[in-house]
Amino acid sequence: MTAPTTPPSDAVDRTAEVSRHTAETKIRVRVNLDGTGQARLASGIGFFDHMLDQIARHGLIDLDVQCDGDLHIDGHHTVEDVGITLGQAVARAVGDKKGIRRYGHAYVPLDEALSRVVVDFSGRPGLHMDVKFTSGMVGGFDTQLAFEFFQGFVNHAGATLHIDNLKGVNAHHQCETIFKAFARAVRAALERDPRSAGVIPSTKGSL
Ligand SMILES: [Mn+2]
Repeated sequence: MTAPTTPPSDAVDRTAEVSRHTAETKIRVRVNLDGTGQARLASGIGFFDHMLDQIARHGLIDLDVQCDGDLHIDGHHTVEDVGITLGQAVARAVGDKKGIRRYGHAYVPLDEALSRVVVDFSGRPGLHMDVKFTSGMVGGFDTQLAFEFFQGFVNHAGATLHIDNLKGVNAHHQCETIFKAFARAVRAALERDPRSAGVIPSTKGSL
């Protein structure tokens, strides 16, 4: 028997780098889906970096996000475009989706706040977000932009995402539980299932 020269697609490195330049933002994102949660973040919005850090830490994704955006206008383009670029990077890193679990969900509390996130890497973009933030701004972050971030992500990662904030008084807590639950759900969905090595988790045969 000769050793196989190419590893099966569910054993390869799941890393990607995507650069995206427009008149509004210049972004570079690097991801390693099988990382340890190390993050290097410079979006220009402190609270947004804090949220991206949750994705890295709780998703066990190594994440490098560098963004030079038009913050003299507001944070909209920066947050939306980081979501788009992260979605593109995740899609590229996950490849043909062989051997992944596909679905993931998580409930995450933080003191009085509680959120639930359910994700399906279905190949079909969809965002269903039921969140009523108790404040418009958290630090320099407009809470309306959480929706824009996740919309950008699902459109380019090809994922269906249901986000519900079930309880919460403090908007920092509400937002943090959403990003932590997102990270945990994504981790569960993208982890390799040893019982499904080499298998695309769909009766259709593709995702
Ligand atoms: Mn916090």
